[in-house]
Amino acid sequence: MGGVWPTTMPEKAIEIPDIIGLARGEAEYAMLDLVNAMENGKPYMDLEGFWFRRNGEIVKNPPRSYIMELDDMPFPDRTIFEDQPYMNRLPFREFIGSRGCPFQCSNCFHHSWRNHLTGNKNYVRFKSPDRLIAEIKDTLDRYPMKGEPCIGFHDATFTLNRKWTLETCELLKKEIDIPWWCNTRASNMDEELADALKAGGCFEVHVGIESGDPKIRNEVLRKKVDNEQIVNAFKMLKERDMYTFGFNMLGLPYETEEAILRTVEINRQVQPDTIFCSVFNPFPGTDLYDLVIEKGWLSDRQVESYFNHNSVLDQPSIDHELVAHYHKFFKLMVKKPWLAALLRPLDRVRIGNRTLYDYIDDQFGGVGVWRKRLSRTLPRPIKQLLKRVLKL
Ligand code: B12
Ligand code: SF4
Repeated sequence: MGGVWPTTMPEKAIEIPDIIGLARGEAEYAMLDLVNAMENGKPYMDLEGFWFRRNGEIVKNPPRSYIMELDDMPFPDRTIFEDQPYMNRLPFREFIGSRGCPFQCSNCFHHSWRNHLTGNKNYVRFKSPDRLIAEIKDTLDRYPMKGEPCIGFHDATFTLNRKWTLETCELLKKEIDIPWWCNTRASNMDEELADALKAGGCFEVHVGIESGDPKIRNEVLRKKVDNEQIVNAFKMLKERDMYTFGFNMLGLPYETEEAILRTVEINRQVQPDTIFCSVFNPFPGTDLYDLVIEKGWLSDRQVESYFNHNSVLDQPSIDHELVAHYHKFFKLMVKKPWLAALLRPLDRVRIGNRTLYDYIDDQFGGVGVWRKRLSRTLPRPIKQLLKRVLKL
């Protein structure tokens, strides 16, 4: 087992009955050592980077240091997907050009990951632009895409290192010339970077808004991004016809109704083309998780999916049902406030332990489904009239 959770919470992870060992941190070379030792019949219980269970005791080896030279590693092996036709039919391929993030956001795994491993030094590392382009070319040659292809970059902040970003954008246009998307922070965007992204073929940029309340964003989440930077970043991207994607969270620690309304407001102001909004879930190992435990705000409510409306927090500043209510209507409140005003009262009427809105939503598949159904069945002139009148 490996990944974020076993790295930051190894004591918990190793307790799972079927887990005989776990890797902490970046595991490419650790796995290589393990496989080599096993193949050659050599002992492996003391290999750096692993915890093992042995005869009822736990062997805790120290973590390995980060992989400093990402260029020295072979390209990621994607052959595992070859017998999954669904994956190969997808008209996109995804990559990562860097590892690590220099920021300390209290909800994110990076500060925790870094603290659990070998300190802060050189945590952020980049593949060289040439090397990244070579990896993309190799993947596209082996797994060509049909339809309207695009590529995506999962780097935490694609515009973190200006020199790297400018060079990579230039090469992407010159050598690949396929539309691509990336993530960034509003504080890491300016005219030069926005121009470079556009010229490099970027069609969509994902930006974290997180909360419209500057205190929650900067003091609770430690995001270090102010409202003005958010507004400017969206403006610069939209001016260049790039599609924008805004990430938001509701129900954060110290959330209030006013703070949620500020989050609605800033989204109205910047109008992301796609609004993504989730209910905050504290991940074990992060500082925010420790905070909610210390405050006694973590309830025993379970969430079945990361995408549903329920908050696991019971905190004095806001009721969890109010968080759920706003989460149901968040996008509508931003994009179609009149429709939200019409539908929100349905969520106040209770039938048994559910609200009338939930009942209708469950029975009929939700507002989105009805919009699609209507759009398919109504004659075109009526649709156009409705669009004009209702601004749908
Ligand atoms: C890409 C990505 C996704 C993609 C996955 C796409 C894909 N095709 O793979 C999508 C968008 C689907 C996704 C979804 C989600 N994600 Co995500 N995702 C990432 C992201 C950005 C990159 C992961 C990655 O590939 N890294 C590159 C590889 C090389 O690094 P790695 O994953 O850490 O793996 C290394 C080690 O961890 C270890 N290792 C990992 N697994 C294993 C297994 C074994 C056996 C061993 C030995 C070692 C090992 O070795 C690897 C090589 O060094 C990370 C953030 C990040 N930068 O890592 C978040 C991240 C992993 N995601 C996260 C979350 C929360 C989610 C969601 C729950 C979000 C949501 N609300 O729905 C869902 C859950 C989906 C699911 N079913 O699990 C969190 C996890 C937090 C936590 N504490 O666990 C992260 C860390 C983001 C964050 N900022 O907090 N995600
Ligand atoms: S900037 Fe993004 S990736 Fe970096 S620590 Fe903050 S939330 Fe995590």
